[in-house]
Amino acid sequence: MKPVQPWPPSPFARGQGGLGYAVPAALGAAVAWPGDRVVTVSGDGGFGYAIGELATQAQHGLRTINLVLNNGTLAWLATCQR
Ligand SMILES: Cc1ncc(C[n+]2csc(CCOP(=O)(O)OP(=O)(O)O)c2C)c(N)n1
Ligand SMILES: [Mg+2]
Repeated sequence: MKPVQPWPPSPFARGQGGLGYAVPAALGAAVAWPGDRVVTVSGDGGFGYAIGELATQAQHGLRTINLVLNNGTLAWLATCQR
């Protein structure tokens, strides 16, 4: 059996971390700490998992900064399939 290794090496456990957490969690943080700056960092795939939350965000006028690392693919899956 071939062990799955991320390439390039990554400090993040993407095989175990649930995608789609950051954006809704940030909305919770924005409600809990109004006036604080809330920043998320997601891959393009991960961001897409929770994109519907942006409607909730707009509805409630919550402010966050969402940084999306866009490589145009689900790269982790491609790595696993090699
Ligand atoms: C809810 C959920 N579904 C599926 C996965 C499996 N999974 C791990 S990484 C990944 C792709 C992530 O793509 P992206 O956010 O674009 O990051 P990249 O690998 O391209 O850096 C998927 C689907 C997961 N971790 N969580
Ligand atoms: Mg990606």
